[in-house]
Order: sequence, then structure tokens, then C-alpha cells
Amino acid sequence: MKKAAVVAKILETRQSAVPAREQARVFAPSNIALCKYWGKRDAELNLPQTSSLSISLGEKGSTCTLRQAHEGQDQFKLNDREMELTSSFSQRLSAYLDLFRTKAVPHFQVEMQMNLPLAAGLASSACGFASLVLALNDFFAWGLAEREFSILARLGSGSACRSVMKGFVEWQAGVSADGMDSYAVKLNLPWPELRLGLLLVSTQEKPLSSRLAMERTAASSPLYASWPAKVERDLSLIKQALAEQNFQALGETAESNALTMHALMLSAWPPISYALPQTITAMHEIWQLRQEGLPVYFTQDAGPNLKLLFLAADQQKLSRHFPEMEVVIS
Ligand code: 2P0
Repeated sequence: MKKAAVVAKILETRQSAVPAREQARVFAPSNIALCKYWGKRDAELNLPQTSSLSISLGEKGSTCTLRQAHEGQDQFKLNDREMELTSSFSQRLSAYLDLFRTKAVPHFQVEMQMNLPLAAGLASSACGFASLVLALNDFFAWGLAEREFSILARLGSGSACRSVMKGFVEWQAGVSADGMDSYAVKLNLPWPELRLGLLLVSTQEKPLSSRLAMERTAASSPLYASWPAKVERDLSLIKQALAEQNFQALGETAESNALTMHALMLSAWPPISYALPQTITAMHEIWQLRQEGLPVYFTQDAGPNLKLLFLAADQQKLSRHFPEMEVVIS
């Protein structure tokens, strides 16, 4: 099934041809997965092989302002700078907007303000596409439900479907071919003491997009067949840890899940490693700190930087070890 057919299904009952207002401005948080999404069962619709679970980054994310463009083409700005229409992010935005153009609004002006370190792999496409969907909904006054936002955001980028909600979020993989049962739901499990810190080891651009990396992993890793069962176990452990506020169980499971995802990549061919030597050094430091009794764990996405998980009570001690760490959830 094509993306356009899914959009038509969701918007068929909505009057969506003309804008309801001159501009829409909406915020969506970025998110970090504690149990990762790695591999698709449908690349066109970004339908995942497994469910995943993330935490949204509070006030860190993207504010999207959407207007009609009158210059005969789309215009994209990111943090006040015009984006080249040939850049890969612009091209993805433009292809996505193709799904929503109407006679009255053939072109869009999109301004995204992201208050996260952009080069740090902090899921800017996730919050970017999520904020764009929320802005489209306001602009055309569609009145979408949360589940529908999530499905539309997924068509832009898989992980974006988790960025339309706050707190802990589970993206349920679903089984249907049209993906109408593949969307994120909020888990009502607040944990105010939980902290997430960003440990930047490099801001150099990633050598391979996560889209291509997950495709290669699923196609060539001899370990990939074990991934769905690992995720199923980890999801259940993480949900239990969140319900019981069991930090050790949460940290161990999230770290193990991330390391397993990277092990799959190392075993792909050609091999993929997002870790740099400094990433490995930082991992050893974290393991050493744990040995010394400081409860700190990490997770790693499709980049060399680490995200540290810890509790508020340990923030000062940890900041002494990693003065450069930026606390992104507090
Ligand atoms: C995640 N990542 O669960 C995993 C872990 C990166 C590592 O989702 O192709 O940008 O747009 O669906 O969502 C990044 O991949 O990929 C990602 P597409 P996406 O957060």
C-alpha cells in the first residue's frame, strides 16, 4: 500500500482543501528509545518489525510554523536558516508534503526551531515530522485524534510516531498491511526523578542514515532473527520497571537493548559501527562508575553519542565525572 492511500483513509471525512488559518505553530518533543525500533516489515509505510518504547524529551524538540508559500515552491527554514531544497532533510519534507498539497495550497512554508544539539543525533527527524503533522492539523483544522497524528507522523519517519506524545510512549507494531494498527500510545507512568543526560563525543555527520543501516542489518545480520524475541522480553521488563520505578531493571534492560542493536549492526555486512573510539572509552567509564556504586546506564542510537540514564539524586556526582554532559530531561 502507498502512503497516499493511508492519508486518504485518514482524511476522507475531513474538509482539508483550504487552510483554516494563516499560520499554525506547534511544538513536538524529540524522543529517545529505551527499547529500540530497528528494522521494518514495510519500508513504504515505515511499519516496524517490532514494537518499541521511548521517553519524550520534555521541552526539547521542534516548534514548527506552517504557512502557505506564494513563491511557486516550498520554503524550509531550520533554526532561522534557509535550508537548501536539495538537502536530504528538505527532500524528505518535500516528498512528505506531497501527500498534503491541495489546489488551494500547492506549496508550503515550513519553519522549524529545534532547541537540541542538531548534530548530536537527537532524533531531529522524529520531532521535525511530528511537529509538522501537528501543524498541518492546525493549519487545515482536521481535528485528528492522537492515534491518527501518530500514524501520519510515522509516514514521515518511523520514530516520529512516538514524538506526538509526552512522557513514556510505546509504539505498538501492529500486524495489518495498511498500518492502521501501528501507532504510539502514551504509558501513564510518570517518573519525575528519572534523568537523561547527553554525552556528546562527536558532532561529525553520521556516515550512514538509520534508514539504510536498519535495512542492511535486517537483510544481512545473521543475528537479526533473534531481535524480535529480545525486544519482546525487553519491552515487558521495561514496562514492569517503569510501573515499579525499579531503576536498576530499567537501566540494565535499556542498555542491553541498545548494545544488542549495535551488535546486530556489527554483524551486518558490510559491517556498521556508529561507535567511535571515544564512545567505547565513555562506555568503559560508565561501567567503571557502576562498579564503584554509582547507578548510571547508557543508551546509544544511530550515532556515536551516548545518552545517560540516572536518577536526580545522582546528578551532581555524575556531572563531576562528565562536566560536559547536558541534562535533557530534568
Ligand atoms: C529508535 N532509531 O527507536 C531507533 C534506534 C535510531 C536508533 O528510529 O526510516 O529516523 O524514518 O523510519 O525513525 C531512527 O530511525 O527511521 C530510529 P525511518 P528513523 O529511535
